[in-house]
Amino acid sequence: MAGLLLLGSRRYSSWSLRGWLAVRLAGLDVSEEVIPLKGNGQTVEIHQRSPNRLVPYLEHDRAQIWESLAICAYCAEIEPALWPQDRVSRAHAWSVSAQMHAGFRALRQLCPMDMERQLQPLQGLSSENEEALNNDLSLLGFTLEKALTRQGKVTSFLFGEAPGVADCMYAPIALRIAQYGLEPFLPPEVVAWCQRWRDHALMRLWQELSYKEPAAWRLGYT
Ligand SMILES: N[C@@H](CCC(=O)N[C@@H](CS)C(=O)NCC(=O)O)C(=O)O
Repeated sequence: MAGLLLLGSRRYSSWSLRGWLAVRLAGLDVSEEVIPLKGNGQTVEIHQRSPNRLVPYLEHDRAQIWESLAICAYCAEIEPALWPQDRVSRAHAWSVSAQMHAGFRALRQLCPMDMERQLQPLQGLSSENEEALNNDLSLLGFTLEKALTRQGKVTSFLFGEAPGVADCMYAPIALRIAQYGLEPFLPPEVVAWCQRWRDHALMRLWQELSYKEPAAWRLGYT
């Protein structure tokens, strides 16, 4: 093995899912270690072992990489097909990926990832939170629809026929859309992408592995 990928509980760690997908799509030969999240950013073992005190964290062939987007970009150096080939599309994919890393705060905070959550629409949101969530969903639909329907045709994944960095960055969103019953707020191409991505072998593998985590790792969010 040429390195190590540190992850948080697969059940909850949406940032870990992003990094893990990129590492797997690039075929990096690394071992994986999962640290159980304690909740509320209290996972001391992560603070001790990762330079930014967060997961995912990757060590590969003498390189140390933290922040999910940086891990995705590193993986794309090893497997350039993770970005679109042409400069203009690549600029678009970079922007869409960075947008996820920096934004969609309401969607991320109001709809936390829990791999075992079955369809259960959100209830009892304050009008302020509801407005923030609607704004995020409207921007999400606009952003992903444009990424899927470039140059007059619809692609299977965000910038082509196979998943790339942008798909990795939005993967937890594809899960949340189903778990929180948010499909009616999104364009049909985006809903179809969510379904296609959730059905991908790597997403299914992450789900299976999350189900195998010890019951003691549960945080009781749902
Ligand atoms: N901006 C970071 C966010 C990573 C993050 O927030 N990770 C959480 C787990 S999903 C974490 O490590 N929390 C530390 C803790 O639980 O103490 C990234 O993109 O990698």
